Amino acid sequence: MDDAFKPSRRAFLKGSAAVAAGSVAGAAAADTPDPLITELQDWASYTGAGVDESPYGMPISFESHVVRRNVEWLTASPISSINFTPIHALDGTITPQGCAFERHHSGAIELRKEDYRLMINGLVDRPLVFTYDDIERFPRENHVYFCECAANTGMEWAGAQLNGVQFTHGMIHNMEYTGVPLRTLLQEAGADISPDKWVYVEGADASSNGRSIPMEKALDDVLVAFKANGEALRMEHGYPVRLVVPGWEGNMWVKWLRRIEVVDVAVESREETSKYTDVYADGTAQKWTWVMDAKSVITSPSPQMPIKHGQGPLVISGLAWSGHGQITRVDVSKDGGITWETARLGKQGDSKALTRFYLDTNWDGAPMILQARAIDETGYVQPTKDQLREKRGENSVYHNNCIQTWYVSAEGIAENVEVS
Ligand SMILES: Nc1nc2c(c(=O)[nH]1)N[C@H]1C(S)=C(S)[C@@H](COP(=O)(O)O)O[C@H]1N2
Ligand SMILES: [Mo]
Repeated sequence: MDDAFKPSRRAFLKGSAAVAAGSVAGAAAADTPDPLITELQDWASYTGAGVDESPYGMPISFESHVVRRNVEWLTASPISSINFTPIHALDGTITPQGCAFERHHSGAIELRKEDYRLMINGLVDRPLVFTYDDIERFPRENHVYFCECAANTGMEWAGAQLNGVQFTHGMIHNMEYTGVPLRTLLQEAGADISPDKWVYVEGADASSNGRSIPMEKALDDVLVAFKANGEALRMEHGYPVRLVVPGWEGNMWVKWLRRIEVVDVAVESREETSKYTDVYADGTAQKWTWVMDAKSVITSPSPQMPIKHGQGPLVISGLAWSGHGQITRVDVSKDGGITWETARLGKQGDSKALTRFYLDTNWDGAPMILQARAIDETGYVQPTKDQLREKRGENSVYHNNCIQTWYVSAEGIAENVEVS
């Protein structure tokens, strides 16, 4: 076995030396003696870890800073709180469950599949109770969707507040879900699916987090999901079953889903009245804001991701998403929104899912005022902070999808700032 690997290791070392010599500005020339290249290293002198030393893997210890983090002062207790996805350090679009933000109103509960029941009642011909196994017997689908808490960026209304994209924009994750369309379960129960009806959904936790969903959405793309990124939901994300409500505010994505009631009118629960309601500049409140409007943010450089390599080639990277569908374009500005360049999308964006963008640029070492703005398939353009504040004032919390600004100094340090 060992012998078989030796030739390929040598081949790899030759290959990487060639790259260093050829393409990357600032990389050491191949003729500079580098002990990492010229000397035998420990990791090639001894055998490594055995295959079953860690049967379920954690990230390598060198990446142990890439974790969810809290903002201590934000909530009184971790039981009803939120933590933040380390989006500054991730790339691509999929959020591993192990570092995806969590938001609980009464703590995360441990619910065994054997103890799981899902009831459908109300305006149905056949009230039904499903076990977990029952749900797995319906035809299932796979879809990638973002889940964004309506409060994401909610601390930034009155001014630049938190110095890290993890904290300003990290109440979001993006996973591939496996689940049964809610429509299938409604049909099974013989639900009254007339367009004026509503579906009230609630969880098995103490908060229950009940929300009303209009029938049109319930029949459209809502999923009763039991897997994320290929594996069971983690406890914190609603094991064994959660609701996925594509493009709509995270609060409606009921975890530990236990009941679906078909009703005549919206229930107007706590979660959809005193909470998750938008306040306007004149103090009036907007009833129902479900869709998460188009938004984008540069994840690197950003306050937690300074530029360390000095001037020359620089990859500016970020995320864009829209609850209305696909992201069609992302623009990046280096001068605080005066001029814009169109970024390259990592791949054609999925509908209601995160889209990765890149601007491959050459940094001259001068300070930059970085911004990104997203445009979605409806033609909607992400607004500036001032445009949003005109309508919403400064005392709002939810649905802040404004353009974010980072000031990047000549030293490559990035800071959360505002421009007007
Ligand atoms: N049952 C239940 N569902 C819930 C919540 C909750 O506290 N209990 N929190 C909601 C809120 S406010 C958000 S933003 C999302 C967060 O999902 P996550 O914890 O998987 O990130 O779950 C929603 N679903
Ligand atoms: Mo939320």
